[in-house]
Amino acid sequence: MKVVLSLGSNLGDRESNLTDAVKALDSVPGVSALRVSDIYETVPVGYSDQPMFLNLCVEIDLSVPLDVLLGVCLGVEAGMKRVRLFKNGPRIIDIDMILADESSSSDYLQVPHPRMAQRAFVLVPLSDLCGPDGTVCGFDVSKALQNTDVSGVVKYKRWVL
Ligand code: GSY
Repeated sequence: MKVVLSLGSNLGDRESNLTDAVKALDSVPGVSALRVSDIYETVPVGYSDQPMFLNLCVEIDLSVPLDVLLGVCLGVEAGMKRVRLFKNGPRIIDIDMILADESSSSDYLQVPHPRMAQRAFVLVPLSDLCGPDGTVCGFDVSKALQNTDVSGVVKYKRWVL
């Protein structure tokens, strides 16, 4: 199954944090990173008085269930010493499951992510992973971008591992 994750960091060495998280995810059996978007610097959304974020999206080939991947994501965050300071506050790393070939609507996991279509910091990196028809996992990124202000998102660096 294909799954797309959105990663963000705005504390410490933000670029290394993203790279370390992608490597850690890819090292888990059943989780293979297929493609990674470029890295974007993005204005904080939700709570503005905090450092700028770096964001990227990664497409995963998954051969374990979605709730196992959720546990993997939380484990990688915890392993990188993420501390939850306050809601929407700064963080070393954030890993959100945004899209998958299957949907999920349990109490603890909603895929597609309910707010992804309003978040330029998700949609712009996600557009790097689109096919020629402008979609990923059946989600029309080109259409969502037509209704989104992308002025707070700037390309920071090409992804190179
Ligand atoms: O939901 C992910 C964490 N997050 C971010 C983020 O990754 N990027 C930007 N630009 N703003 C954010 N606000 C939150 S919360």
